[in-house]
Amino acid sequence: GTGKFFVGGNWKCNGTKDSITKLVSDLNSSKLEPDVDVVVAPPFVYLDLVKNSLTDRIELSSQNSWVGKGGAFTGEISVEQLKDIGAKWVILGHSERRHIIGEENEFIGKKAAYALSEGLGVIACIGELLEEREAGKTFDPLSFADAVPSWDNIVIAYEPVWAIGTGKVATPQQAQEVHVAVRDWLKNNVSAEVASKTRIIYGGSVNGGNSTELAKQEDIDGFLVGGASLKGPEFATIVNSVT
Ligand code: G2H
Repeated sequence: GTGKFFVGGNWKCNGTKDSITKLVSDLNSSKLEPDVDVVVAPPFVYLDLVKNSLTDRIELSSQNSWVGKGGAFTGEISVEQLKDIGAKWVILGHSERRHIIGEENEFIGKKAAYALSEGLGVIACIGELLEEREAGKTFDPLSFADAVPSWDNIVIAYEPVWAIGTGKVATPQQAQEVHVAVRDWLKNNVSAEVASKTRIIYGGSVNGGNSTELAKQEDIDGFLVGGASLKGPEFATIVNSVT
């Protein structure tokens, strides 16, 4: 793999004060391999609760951010506000935001550029629909890449849409193949240095039973975990599957 293993827990739109308090306490008492970056992304309304109760060993991410400076944008949350409450990362371009909410590459690119310019790390998600895979198009090359000012603070999450929350995990070989293609794309379109340094993590039905095999793949540098990140002990198992 490339760089430090990175495991993010994307809690999506799940949880209550009670269940999140329990999850935080399970995470606080779990033993995590030291050489792994661990990040969790609670829903906006619980970020502050999590920040104030979770061990500093685990960094905080939001699941989205506004495209520019805050102001008259009803219902949005700005990068400045996220930094103010102690978030270090933001997940952008998640397939649920692309395909359910309708966010497009250009908008996602602007969000990424703004968050990075303000010093927030970006977990940038890409991934193909089943019909795209069947048509031989495995991923929409990072068409937001042009808007990215610096790659230092970016982690790319490859999440094949057909594998998200479906229980259909990509085989380690399928994932490895796409990760290599993403790395090649970075090499050809950005630079060899960025290609070799940027972490490319896999997401889509990762769990405590399949993470070890996936983690063995040369170009899988970590995971973005949804469903299984809602269970503290299982999330710890995934973090500790680093090889
Ligand atoms: C993919 C993933 C986390 P899950 O969306 O981003 O979710 O692990 O539930 O498939």
